[in-house]
Amino acid sequence: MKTADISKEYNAEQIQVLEGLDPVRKRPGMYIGTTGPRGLHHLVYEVVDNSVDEALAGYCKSINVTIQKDDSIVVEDDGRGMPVDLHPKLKIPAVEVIHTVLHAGGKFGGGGYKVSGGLHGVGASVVNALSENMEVEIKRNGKIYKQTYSRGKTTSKLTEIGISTKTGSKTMFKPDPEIFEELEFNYSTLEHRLREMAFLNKGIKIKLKDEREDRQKEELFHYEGGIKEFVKHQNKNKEVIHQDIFYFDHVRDEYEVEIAMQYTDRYNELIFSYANNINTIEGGTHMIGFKSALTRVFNDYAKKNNYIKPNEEGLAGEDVREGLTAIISVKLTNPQFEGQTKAKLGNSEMRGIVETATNERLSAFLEENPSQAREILNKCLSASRAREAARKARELTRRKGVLDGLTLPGKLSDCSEKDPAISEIYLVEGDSAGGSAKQGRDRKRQAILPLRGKIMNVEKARLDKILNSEEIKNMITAFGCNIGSDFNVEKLRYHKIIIMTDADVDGAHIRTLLLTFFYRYMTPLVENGYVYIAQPPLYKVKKGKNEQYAYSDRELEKVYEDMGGKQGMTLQRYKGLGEMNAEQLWQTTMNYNTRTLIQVTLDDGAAADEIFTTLMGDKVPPRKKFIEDNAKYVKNLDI
Ligand code: 0RA
Repeated sequence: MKTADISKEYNAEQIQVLEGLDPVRKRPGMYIGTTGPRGLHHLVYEVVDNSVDEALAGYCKSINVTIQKDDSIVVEDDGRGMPVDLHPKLKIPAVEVIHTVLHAGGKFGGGGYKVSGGLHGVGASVVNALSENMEVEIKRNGKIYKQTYSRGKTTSKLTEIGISTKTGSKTMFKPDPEIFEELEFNYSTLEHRLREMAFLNKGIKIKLKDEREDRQKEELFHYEGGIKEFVKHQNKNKEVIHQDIFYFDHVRDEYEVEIAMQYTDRYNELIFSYANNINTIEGGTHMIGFKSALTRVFNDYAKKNNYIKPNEEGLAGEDVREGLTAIISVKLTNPQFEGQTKAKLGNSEMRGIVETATNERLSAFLEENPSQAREILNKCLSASRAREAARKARELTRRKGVLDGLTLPGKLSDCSEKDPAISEIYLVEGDSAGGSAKQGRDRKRQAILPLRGKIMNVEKARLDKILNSEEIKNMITAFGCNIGSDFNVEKLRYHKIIIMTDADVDGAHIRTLLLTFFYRYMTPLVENGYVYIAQPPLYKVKKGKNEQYAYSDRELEKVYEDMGGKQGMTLQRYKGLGEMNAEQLWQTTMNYNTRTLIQVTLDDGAAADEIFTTLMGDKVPPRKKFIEDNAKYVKNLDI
């Protein structure tokens, strides 16, 4: 019986080898999520993760990541070098198993905390399957070995190509154009993830180098302070309300808990949690443990030191988190990832472990730093008072029926369609453009809400103030899904919220203010991809009866070419939406078949917060960067 079982397993493995990695090529989405930009960048993280594992096992100090001229990637580490000895059953070198057998990665664990489940950790074989070329060079045993692969298969045997006294692994891969929609790597996307990796694994050195034409750049990410420096980085453009970042690292054989936090004068909370370097955006047991401890410790301290009288109501969770920037990073041997996106930590033991450790260390920090404790407590108490004021303000507005979506704003020209999935709302800068949009629109499916001037900067105000703003109240009622903790995306009346502002600095500012409002108070709108930016044309070129619009300078050149040179042409540069009549506005910006919309996406919460914080300064370049980083072009979107 036993023998039969073993042979079955043996056969199963052999079949996998014989079958190769075709399943990965047939259904790449199952392994890397998407074949869009996100999936493309995921390949890099898969390869880097293996080197980081080697670093966590204590054998590797530096990892170099290079984007080569042709958008191929090289990842090189100074670890032990991937094993090259023959696999006992398969009789091929272990490195070949790693690259040609699905899920072989996990079997070569050995020390450290290996990732399992979720989208991560699918390993080098998946990268091979989805690459047109892959090469591995290993320095080990005094020798240099090399093997090459293509589209999941080996294209050469493992060969000794030289000698070396060093050890390490070097992997080159070029993503397959047959699989990926786009093959260009985004430096800042890689930069964010690699920097995050360096924060999460203190001491490790990760270098990122761009060798592409006109984009040469090189950065080293190396943080001896780990996530303490992560918090410092997140808060660098904010006013902090106490000097020292609270930090502890609690290490045991089977797990590690690391927490860093510091309060700023902001009103939003920013808690990022990780398990085995994976951003657990849905939270989980570690997050719950941390939050309970936080509320408990501050209430105990407040009562003990007479900040709160015995008969007074205590601080709520949201009071002790207002303005907080915190990183929770846990590492454990057998992580369970749950939830819709497999981004929620499920290990129940983690809750108590994190809660107890935070209780102890945070209480000690407050005792040892009474003046910093005072600053934090004052902030919590003021948050508590503001919460009460906001509750009253909301009660009042609710009683007046302002926020319940029953009375739509007078300025809204609604659409007749009731199905949110095919309804859109255009938020239009200014009443005159609003008028043209109203005339030019498709009344059935397009609603128009004109916005007058600048909307309130919510980054600098609390909810009770925000609810006084007419423009904001109009949006809340038009959308129909309330705000903040009462926000309910199910009630959203339009699945496309389209920001349409002038193509000038003021327009960009209004757009930023709107995005900030959505991001801070209606986050699910952005998370679900309901927010879009309209792209009005910059130019109209006219030659005789022939009219063409251009949406960028590059396109303008093309239009000139198409029309046969600049001779006899008139060029109109649009400064504002108001310069277009209703028909033109429809044709260029609102017609489903010809318009271009930019969908605003949110891949990385830490990066997004950083950007909004920077954006609220008066600088234009970072604002431009936001659009480049967070928007992806969706052409001719039709529903
Ligand atoms: C030695 C043994 C094992 C893995 C590695 C070295 C190793 C793998 C990678 C992948 C990228 N860089 C690397 N550096 C080293 C297997 C460990 C075991 O099974 O005990």
